Amino acid sequence: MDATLSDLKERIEAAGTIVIVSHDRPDGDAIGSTLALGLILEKLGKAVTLVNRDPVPESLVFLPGSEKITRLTAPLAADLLVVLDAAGKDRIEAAFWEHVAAIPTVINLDHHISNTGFGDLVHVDAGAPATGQLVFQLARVAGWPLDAAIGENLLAAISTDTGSFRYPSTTAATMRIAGEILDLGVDVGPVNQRLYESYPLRRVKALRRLLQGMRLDFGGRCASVKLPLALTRELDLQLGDTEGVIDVIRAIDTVQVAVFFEELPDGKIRISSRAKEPRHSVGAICARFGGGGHTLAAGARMAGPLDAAEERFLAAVKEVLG
Ligand SMILES: [Mn+2]
Repeated sequence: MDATLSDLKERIEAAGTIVIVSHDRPDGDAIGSTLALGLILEKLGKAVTLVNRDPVPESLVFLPGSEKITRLTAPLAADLLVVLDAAGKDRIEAAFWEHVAAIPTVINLDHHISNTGFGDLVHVDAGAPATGQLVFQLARVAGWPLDAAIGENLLAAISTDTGSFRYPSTTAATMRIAGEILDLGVDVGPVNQRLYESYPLRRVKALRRLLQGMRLDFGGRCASVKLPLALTRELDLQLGDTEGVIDVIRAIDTVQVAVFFEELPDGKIRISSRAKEPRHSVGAICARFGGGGHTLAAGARMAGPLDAAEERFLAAVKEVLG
């Protein structure tokens, strides 16, 4: 059911105990929007449980409240479940859904065009560049007070999902919201330094190895890199360590589509892809392989082995590039 932000406000304010969750392998938007909404609701006096399957990535641990995010390992009763930044129920582990089966109401707040519309109150705004922006707008509509700690989380969410306010999804509203966040007392320099200039060395080592193996196809219009599980283990890579690699190869002037292939421990291949122009929709390509996301940024899971998945996906990219 389509719900307005006012509908969400009403349901949230009527609840006493609230669980907030976002997708597995969380990124800056998932963590930032979870923490921002969590801190807002704590200020309103709600009993809040913040959940993710995976630990907060190292680069995001500095965010206020990050220690509150835990994995749910047992059934939990609550009045309300809020799911953030997750395009489908399958973006969150099956065990989680079993543990929250008794929660009567589910809010689905997201910005993925591929959102499946699960939940009781659904607010999907594909025009928003980040779920963090929707959390901000919800707080404004609801009249909930914000502070600098909440603002830091919102800034991290919006900044990371817009490629530091560079992607075309960044609108005038996004910039205005960023200004309002800074007005809360958020210091943009240190936040950006923590987000973008505090990499562990292994992350740069991974970048070096991945770039060494970079492939350019279709007249230089598609750049791709692949990460075999053996390299993940050799460099002891952690979740989030390879985030941003795709932006490096996407930045090549001739490149229209960039793809990152990662071999997972279960043998599946995780694909993340980026395009520069809507006519080369990677969202449509990923949908063909059971994935989804946005027009210019999308992902999918494919069966292995790595090289076979690579060839199949790149063949689809070739079709789109024409
Ligand atoms: Mn997002």
